[in-house]
Amino acid sequence: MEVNDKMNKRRRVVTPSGVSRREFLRAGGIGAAGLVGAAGLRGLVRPTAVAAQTADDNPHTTHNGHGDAGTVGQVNHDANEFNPHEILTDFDYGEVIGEENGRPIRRWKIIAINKEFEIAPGIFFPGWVYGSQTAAASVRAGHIVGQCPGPTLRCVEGDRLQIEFINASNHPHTMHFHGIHSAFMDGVAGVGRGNINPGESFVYEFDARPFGCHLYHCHSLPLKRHIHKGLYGAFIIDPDPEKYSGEEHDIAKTRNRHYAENASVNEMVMVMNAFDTNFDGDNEVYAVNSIAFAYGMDAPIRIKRDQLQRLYLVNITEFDPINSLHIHANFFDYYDHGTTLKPTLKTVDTIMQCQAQRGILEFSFAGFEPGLYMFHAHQSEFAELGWMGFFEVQET
Ligand SMILES: [Cu+2]
Repeated sequence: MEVNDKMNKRRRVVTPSGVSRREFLRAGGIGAAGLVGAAGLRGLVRPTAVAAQTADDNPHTTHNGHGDAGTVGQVNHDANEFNPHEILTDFDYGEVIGEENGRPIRRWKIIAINKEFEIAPGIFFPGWVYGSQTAAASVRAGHIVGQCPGPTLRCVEGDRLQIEFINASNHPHTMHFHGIHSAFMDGVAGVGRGNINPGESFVYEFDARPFGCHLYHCHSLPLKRHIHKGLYGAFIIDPDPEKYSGEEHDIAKTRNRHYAENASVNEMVMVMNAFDTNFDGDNEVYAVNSIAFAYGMDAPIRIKRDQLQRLYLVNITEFDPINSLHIHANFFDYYDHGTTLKPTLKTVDTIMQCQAQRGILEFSFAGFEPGLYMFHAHQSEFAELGWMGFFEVQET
């Protein structure tokens, strides 16, 4: 019933000026929230060269159409102080500050700050974000400047983790980790330590388990607002090969960065997210790693044809019940939640995730013709509103 209500609401959703959200974007009309800059959107989709020569009122050539997908203009990543290409491969291992019973004690310093950032050319989002002292993607000139999604925290099964959280924003926040730990460390408003108020800090401490592709996010109330604002990130626990035997031991080595087997794999992180830029409870911009068309034709992800690709995929999209990923012209193996060493789905080309669901994709373009291979959400609307990119497969 709730889902039906939501779908009905979406069909008739209107902006205060009485146009649908798609018309709203087409007209570049997000200005009410002060969100359109000089680029002024005629739509998030760039016409082709041919289209550019035809009448603007031809719906096939001016929008959603038969042309290159992307945005008009460029997002200023320098002004954002974070770059989705850097986030893609930036794993934050924190700092090993000691040892306890033969295992490392791994510590991070994480802050929460308010941060406005550009999510599509000329569209700025007043976000709340995490930053880490040890994440290359969120530190500039020695200062933690924050990033969206938050730093990808990575460790090994069994590590003792200490996450020092400092709330440098003006709202209460928490860090809630998906993993196994005590109620006190759960980072939920009203439970255990609960909210960390502005100016306060707290150290979350627990063991890293189970291995897998997990996530963390703020769990203050109202929850959907605190998540949607940008307080989330991937949390990866590598398996410890010494805990497994036989074939599992060998497979675990490829997922653990301490082993040479892992070094031959190209690892990437994508957090599927979306932004409600006019605060009507529906998203206007969709992305992986926050920036619409971040890995589009003008900035594809370059990968080596013969290298095994491993993609840690997390869905944190608020307001929409599911999100998905589809890879063109290829198939992949999938590990739901990343908590198994053998695939839970073999040879698929599309997977869907509800909010907070996540998993690991493994694929290769060995033997393929070099070129641009598309990937996108297979909710076509999400793809057209920013959640689309390309792998540029190269021979070497
Ligand atoms: Cu929060």
